[in-house]
Amino acid sequence: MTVATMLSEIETIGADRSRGGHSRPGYSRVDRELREWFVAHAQRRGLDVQRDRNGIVWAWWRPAGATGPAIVTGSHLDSVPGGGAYDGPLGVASALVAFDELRAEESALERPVAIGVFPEEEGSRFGVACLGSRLLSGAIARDRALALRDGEGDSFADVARRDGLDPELVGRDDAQLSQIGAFVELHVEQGRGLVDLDRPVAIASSILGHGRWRVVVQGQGNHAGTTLMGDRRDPLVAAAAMILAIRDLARATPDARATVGRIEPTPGGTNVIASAVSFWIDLRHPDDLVTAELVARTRDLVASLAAAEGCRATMHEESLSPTVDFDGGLRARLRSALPTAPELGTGAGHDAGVLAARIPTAMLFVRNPTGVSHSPDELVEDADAEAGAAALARVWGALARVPRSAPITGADLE
Ligand code: HGY
Ligand code: MN
Ligand code: MN
Repeated sequence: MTVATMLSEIETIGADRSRGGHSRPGYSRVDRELREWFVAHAQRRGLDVQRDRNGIVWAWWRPAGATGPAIVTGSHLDSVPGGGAYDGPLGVASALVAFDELRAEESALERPVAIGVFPEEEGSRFGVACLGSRLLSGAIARDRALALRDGEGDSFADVARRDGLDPELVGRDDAQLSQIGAFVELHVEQGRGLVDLDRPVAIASSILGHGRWRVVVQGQGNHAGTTLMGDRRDPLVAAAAMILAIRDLARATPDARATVGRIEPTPGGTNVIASAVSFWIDLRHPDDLVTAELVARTRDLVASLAAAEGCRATMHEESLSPTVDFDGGLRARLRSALPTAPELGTGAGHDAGVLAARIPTAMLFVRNPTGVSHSPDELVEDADAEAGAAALARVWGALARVPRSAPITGADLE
C-alpha cells in the first residue's frame, strides 16, 4: 500500500466545507474516527495496540529476541482549523508503510519498534501545543491540563472522560517513556527548504522556540449609532492597534515571527461596540532570551495601547516551548542511514520537540512543493511521500538493528 492510498482513505474525515481543508480537533469524534482508522491498519499488521492514560495510541511490535526500549516513529492526526491533508497524517501513514518494509527484516532487529499517534498536537482545541506529549513527558501539570477549556467551555477533564480516559490518571508517565529508546517523527516540511535544495527528504536540525499568549481587552460595550466617537472605549480598536504594533515589533527583530490568527469580540454584533475582545499571539524566535524580551515588550505595548483607548488589558501565557536542537548522536545515525539528505531547521513545533526533553528524538521532513502549511494548499507529491516512507524505513531499521550493547544515540558517531 502506498502513502497516498492510505491518506486517501481518511480524506473525508473532518473535511471542512466552509473553511476548506480539514478541521480535526483533538479528543473529538473526528479524532476518534481517525484513531480507529489507524488502529485497524495496525491490527491488520499484527501490531499490539494500546491507548495510554493520556490518549496516545501505541502500536508495538516485539520480534523474537528484540528486547529493551523500542525505536518509535509516528506523529499526530489532529489538525488546525482548515488545515492541510499532510501535517500529521503524513507521518502516521508513512510509519505504517515503513513498517511493511521493516517487517521483512524481522530477524535482524535487535530492538522492538512501535508507532505512536499523539493527540491534540496542534493545541487547536485546548490552546496548548502538543498536549498529549506534554502530558506524557510531564511538561504540563495534570491539574493545569484538566482545567483547560475548549471554545465551548468544556474542560479537558470532561472531554477526556467522554473520550474514554480517566482524568485522575492523565499526566506524566515515566513507565511509558521508559519503553521508548528513541523517537523519530516524519513530517511534511512546512517551508520551501527542500524545494530550493531539490531534494525529497531532509533530516531536522532544530525547532524554533515558540509560545502562545491570550490577550483580553476590556472596554465599554455600547450602541454603534448613539455613541459619539469621543465617548467610546472600544476594545476592538485597541486590539487592532496592538496587532499592528506586535507585527511591527517582530518585523524589527531579525528571525522573529509574530502572528495573530484568531480574534473573538464579545458580543460580536455588527451594530454593537464590543465590550471585550480576546485575541491570541503566536510568537517565535530561535533565541529563547529574545523571545522573553519580545514578550516583555509586547506586554508593555498591550498595556499602553489599551490605556490610549480607555480600556484595560491582560496577557496570559497559554503555551511555551524552548528552541530544540535535536540529539547530535541520533542525527549522526540518521546521516549515516541517509547520507544524501540535507539538514534543515524548522519554525514549526512538533511532539518530537516536546519529547526531546526526556528521550532522544529526531525528525525527517518530506518536500512540500508549495511550502505552505496550516492551509489546504499544503502538498506532498506521491513520489516524495514514497521517498519519505522509504527513508523512514531505512532509518527505523538502522536504529532497530543497533546492538543493545551500543548506545542508540551513537554519540561516538558525532
Ligand atoms: O504550530 C506549530 O508550529 C505546529 O504546527 N503545531
Ligand atoms: Mn504537525
Ligand atoms: Mn501543524
